[in-house]
Amino acid sequence: MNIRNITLRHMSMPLLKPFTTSFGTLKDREFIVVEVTDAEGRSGWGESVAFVEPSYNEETLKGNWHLLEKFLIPLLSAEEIGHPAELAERFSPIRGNRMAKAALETACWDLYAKQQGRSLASVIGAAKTSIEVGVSIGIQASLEQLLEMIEQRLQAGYKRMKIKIMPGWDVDIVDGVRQKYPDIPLMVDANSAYTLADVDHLRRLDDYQLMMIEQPLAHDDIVDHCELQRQLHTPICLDESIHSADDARKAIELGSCQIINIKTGRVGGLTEAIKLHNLCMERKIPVWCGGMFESGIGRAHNIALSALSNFTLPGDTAASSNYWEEDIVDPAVIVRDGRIDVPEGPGIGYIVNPERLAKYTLHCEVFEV
Ligand code: OSB
Ligand code: MG
Repeated sequence: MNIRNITLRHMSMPLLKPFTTSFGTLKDREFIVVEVTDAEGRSGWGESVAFVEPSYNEETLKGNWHLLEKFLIPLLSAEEIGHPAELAERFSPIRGNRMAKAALETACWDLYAKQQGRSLASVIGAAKTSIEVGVSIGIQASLEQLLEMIEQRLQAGYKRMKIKIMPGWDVDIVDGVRQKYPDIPLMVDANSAYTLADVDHLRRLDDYQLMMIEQPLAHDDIVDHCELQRQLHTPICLDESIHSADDARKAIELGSCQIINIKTGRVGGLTEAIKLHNLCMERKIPVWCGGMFESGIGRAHNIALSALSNFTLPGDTAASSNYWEEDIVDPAVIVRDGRIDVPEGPGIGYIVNPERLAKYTLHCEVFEV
């Protein structure tokens, strides 16, 4: 691929509105942008979705920077690569740290697609021309505020609403939402806020025709989820617990979930995300693409991935305007009638805007390959 240098940028972009989950409130999204440049001066772009704090998983922004600088960039530099699918194997001596791997791997996929003069979606064999999207809504100060947020997002055309839940903000809130909106496609995400001791309480959610409950139990569990799924009618969807296609196989064989949320960062890159998608298709497990408050770069990767055929449920890939005053790509990602068009231009199909990229960069370093 003739990669000549790799630029890491530590970014900070203010969210339009703070977002609260069972693990905390986020105001500014800090993340790493990875740019890989080839001998002809073409650039591929990727993004690390690790947060500053190890709250969603054990990875952190600074940890990812360290992994990229000291281990992953040197592994990529050690020997020429012909295709981005080689990187999963190349990075395999490094345990875990999947978000760091994905940041560099996805940048190489974008560059590869550009070198081929093709869209990223077409290079990964994703044929949909548009994708259906939903939106994730954080924990609010009151039910009234939540209903207001839902109304705005329904007006904006989103195909399904996902509301974050936690103990003290769950069954009564869902009840309130269902009273106003008896029929909207609705799901909940607990981000691991419950234990098996809450089974009786969680069973009350079965009365509300939820599409699924996402990650109710511990981030590192698939055994208790199996027990919970036996006692719940609502399908369980796993997010945090699934790091690979192999994890998915085990969870499916146990009966720990009926649906899987795929995040490229969580599973270590596009190659693993595609493998997971294919495994779920064989096992008749529907999947959808999760979100991590990505900038337009990570969002564009999510759009290409979601164009694969077993992404049959709307994802969390909302429009740029759901998160940002201004995005760092042109055009911004837009949602029309609850859908995003899959771009046909080379690579991720969105252009990184140099002025806005610089405006939100806190620190930048270039590494020669
Ligand atoms: O659990 O899906 C999650 C955001 C950050 C970390 C974890 C999650 C989320 C979301 C929002 O639900 C997804 C988005 O809108 O990008
Ligand atoms: Mg989730």
